[in-house]
Amino acid sequence: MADVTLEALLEEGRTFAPSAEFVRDALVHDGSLATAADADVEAFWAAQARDLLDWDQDFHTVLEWDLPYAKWFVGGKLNVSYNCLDRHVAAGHGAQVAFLWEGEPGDARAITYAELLAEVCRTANALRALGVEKGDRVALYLGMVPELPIAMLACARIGAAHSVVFGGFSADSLRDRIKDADAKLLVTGDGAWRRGSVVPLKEIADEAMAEAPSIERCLVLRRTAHEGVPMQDGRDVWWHDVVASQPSECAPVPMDAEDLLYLLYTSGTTGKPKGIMHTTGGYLTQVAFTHKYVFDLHPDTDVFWCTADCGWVTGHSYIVYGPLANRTTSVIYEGTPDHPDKDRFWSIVAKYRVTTLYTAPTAIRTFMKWGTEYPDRHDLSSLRLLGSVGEPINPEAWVWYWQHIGGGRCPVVDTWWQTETGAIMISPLPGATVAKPGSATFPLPGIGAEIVNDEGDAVSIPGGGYLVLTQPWPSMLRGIWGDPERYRETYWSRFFGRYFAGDGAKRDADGYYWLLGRVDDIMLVAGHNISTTEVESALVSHPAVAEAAVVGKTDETTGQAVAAFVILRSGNEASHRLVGELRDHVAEVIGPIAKPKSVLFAEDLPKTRSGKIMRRLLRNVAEDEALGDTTTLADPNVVAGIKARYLADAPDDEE
Ligand code: 6R9
Repeated sequence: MADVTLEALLEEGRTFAPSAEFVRDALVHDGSLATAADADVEAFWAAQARDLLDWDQDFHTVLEWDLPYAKWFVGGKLNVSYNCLDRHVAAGHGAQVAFLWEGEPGDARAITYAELLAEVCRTANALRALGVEKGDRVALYLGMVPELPIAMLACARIGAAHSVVFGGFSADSLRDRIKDADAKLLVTGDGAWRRGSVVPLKEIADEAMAEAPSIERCLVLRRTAHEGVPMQDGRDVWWHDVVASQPSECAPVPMDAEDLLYLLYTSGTTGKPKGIMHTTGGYLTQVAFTHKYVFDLHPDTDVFWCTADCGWVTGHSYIVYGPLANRTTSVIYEGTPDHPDKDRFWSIVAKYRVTTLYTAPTAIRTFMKWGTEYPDRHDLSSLRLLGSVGEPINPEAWVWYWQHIGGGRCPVVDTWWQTETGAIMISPLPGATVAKPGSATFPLPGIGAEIVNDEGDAVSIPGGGYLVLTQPWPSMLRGIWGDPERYRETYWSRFFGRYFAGDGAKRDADGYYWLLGRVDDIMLVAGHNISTTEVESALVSHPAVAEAAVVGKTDETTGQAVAAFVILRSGNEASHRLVGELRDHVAEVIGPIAKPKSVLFAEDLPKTRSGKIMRRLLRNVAEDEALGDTTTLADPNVVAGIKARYLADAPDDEE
């Protein structure tokens, strides 16, 4: 990794304060939570744990910190599914809708808390009947159907840890994850809908199971009902055969606060995927806390929609555990935003009167590319709060989201966090924080963050460097499954005593945090460390550009030069003149040092299946090297196309 202390370049002067109307009903409209957390951080988290959750047995110690291992709420016992379901039903909310589910083909289901509880109990009983016991691991490989959260909660109910594998992953990825976790049972489906066609989940799962002998039983949900789904005698059973006949009661197993709740594999850019471990009490406390306060949750009136897939941490924390712990009514959508047309999200917002939308910059930039005619077709007036997660959001995309989706009325919360952090860490509190487009603003109450230089010293403000977390937090990862050495090495060895997030960041003169991309992506041009995010944001601030990715390309004179890949908004034409215009635009917005040496217009960018731009592959293209590992790409054709075009175009390298 290069030595980096980022120079803060891009200036963003616009500020957005929440409206008086939003502030009036907001749960938080001042700094009182932060004051409480600053006074005594352990007492603060203990109070949240007791306020937000029901415990079977109270904890005696808030935190045991044996660097890098934390134990939160020691001695406490609770069950996650009880906290997400039973207590709401017992309090008289059984008839409230938990999930408004919309299938891709247009079918729909509304599931109340009482129905969800019964279905989770039946599924938990079925898992037991199939041999799953407390402490086992269960792999889940499904599309976005209600049975996915149901299976997650059923595992939590009986004390088995789930490992959700995104339904778009290959047989090899599924096999590796099953083997690493030593999972005993796999829950999958006959198929999953994707853009009107069927992904044959069971066939893929069969290929994985053939080389994953730990799997004893496989539970198969019927979703697409296509012909000829192979079932292996003695191993495979249909969900409708074994779940429906089970009793609808199943006593929740009291779990230790530190018992494993789930594993979730993150595929870093190199090396085999890491099985991130999350436990029970601390995780649920922080996801409930952040979901309540960052999304200003009003459980009786809000309709919350997080558009992530349960295969990612965002789905775990903000479709399943946070929302249900807080008795939320949530929308779940099975399919893609462009099926059957590019207005599907907006038709869903209008249909269910969604109040709170939580999505990713990659989606927002795609909507910008498609143009405003699609949101304009629908009544989006129910929306009152918007969220973003997954990548830095370019200021222009933030403003577009605020204006065209939020109607200029809804605060936008840009939430920084990771699979490893379990829950949101840096974000505005929408009724209290004055936002700046592109900034995740400040660490939440109870969270310690800092930006440090190569030596690990905090940089002065304004300034940039590496983002670190300075103190343990309740939902932090408890390790990497089966690899304690890698845990220590990856997160705790770069800066002693502090968690290294792997992201570059800066703080402006007002102390706001700006995330600047993964430190592996930082470019070194003529001795200056330049962040990809800032140059991309400068490009996106040009009216013709919807999305951009930049990488450093070896250059004889400057060491590295900026190579840009640009996607235009609909209605704009690629031309040599526009190349010149974009280069000048970056020079003007940031400075001549950041001016791209080459600009290539592309139809699409290589992205991971969760929508993050994979700059490593664009670097391969720019350097004319063989493409590295492309297995984590959503669509390998995209980068192949860019490569062909890059070679044919011999990009305009003239100064
Ligand atoms: C939740 C999630 C984590 C990485 C993280 C960072 C990037 C996520 C961001 C953001 C800037 C934000 N990231 N949110 N960067 N601003 N609001 O995405 O988890 O898939 O593990 O990715 O995503 O680079 O380190 P995960």
